[in-house]
Amino acid sequence: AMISPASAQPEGYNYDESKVPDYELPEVLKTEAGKTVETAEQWTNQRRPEVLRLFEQHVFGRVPEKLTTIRTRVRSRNDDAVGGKAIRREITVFFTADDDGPSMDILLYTPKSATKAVPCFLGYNFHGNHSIDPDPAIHITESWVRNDKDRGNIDHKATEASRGKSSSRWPVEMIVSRGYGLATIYYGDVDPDTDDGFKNGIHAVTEADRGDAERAGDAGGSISAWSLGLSHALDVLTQDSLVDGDRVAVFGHSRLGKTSLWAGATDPRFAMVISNDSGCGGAALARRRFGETVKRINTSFPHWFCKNHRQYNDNEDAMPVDHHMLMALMAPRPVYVASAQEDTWADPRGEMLSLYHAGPVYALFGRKGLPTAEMPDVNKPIHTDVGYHIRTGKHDVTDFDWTQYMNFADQHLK
Ligand code: GTR
Repeated sequence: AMISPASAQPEGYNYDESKVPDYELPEVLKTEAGKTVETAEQWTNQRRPEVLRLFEQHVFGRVPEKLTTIRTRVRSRNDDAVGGKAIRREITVFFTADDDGPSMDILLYTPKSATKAVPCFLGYNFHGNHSIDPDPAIHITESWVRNDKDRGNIDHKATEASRGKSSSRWPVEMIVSRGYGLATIYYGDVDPDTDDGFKNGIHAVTEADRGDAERAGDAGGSISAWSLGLSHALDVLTQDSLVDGDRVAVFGHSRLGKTSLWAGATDPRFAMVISNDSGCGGAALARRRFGETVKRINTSFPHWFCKNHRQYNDNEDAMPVDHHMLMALMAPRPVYVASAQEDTWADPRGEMLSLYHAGPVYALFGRKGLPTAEMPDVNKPIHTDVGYHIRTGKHDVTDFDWTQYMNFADQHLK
């Protein structure tokens, strides 16, 4: 079997803490004009917009304007799903007036026992909504998928063989039993994850200047397109009577954790933000150059970030930001960062440190960040006004991770 590059340790990269270079982080509380931010108001009105713009210009690119042509239609509904515990709906969100044009399907579970609108987790899945649960009534995605023999994905089409194959990452019953809704979307509905010149998915609607060569240096890459999809999904959830739109936590794993962070930064309506093993380009500090690097990620995935980000290949110290400033964009909202011990490619310590170094911004709001810059013991979560854990095991999403997210959400969303 092919070893996933995400769980392996590709050669030629550093996995030795003693070889992390010396680095100096940009000061999160120093404005471009050199003034020190001393109050929450100064952060909100002056520094936060600067930091957001720096991430647009140098890292992810801009998120396209919200579409005005959105329509929804309930595609299926079962009031007796998950052994009678949940209402399950599939809601198609059309990006244009054309039913055959680009669209995304939200698979939404809400607890049947709920007496009022529930807090809800929203996150993309990697392999289609039908992959998160074996329920044969869930439509198999019609969008482009990566070819994969084990999943029966042939000619970029998903098949019956992939039903439920990712269910270990989506403990639907546990989530609804604890009183939460769960909304998930196949990320390939919004933008197929391949370097294809931004022609399809939501880009077919948002792009005027198609093609890598003609694009502006700060035109958003796929992570920005996926973020736009999440904002539109939040609009839909906000209008839904069974979900409380003011209590939606955006969640994502790995590249989709990078995406949940960028969605949380660009759309302050998300009440909580969760990064599961997001690594390079997500929670991890770029300057540490531990595991995956800026150059490597821009080379393997040229479509994820904006073109300007490539200026920092082998040149991390020149970045006007580092990823502690991305975490700071969530403040004062609760943010959770999770790492896995064997996931050295994602730099667990770098993920923890970026959260730690966002602490001064939380402090402006009277909130507590991480108490120390030391790694906690494995499987011993730290929950203040932010959350962090490193669990045993590999690059993945497990019941342990979800249990911590719900414990944390119980404190902040209920
Ligand atoms: C890897 C990539 C990581 C991470 C991962 C994933 O190949 O190097 O940054 O995004 O994919 O999304 O599983």
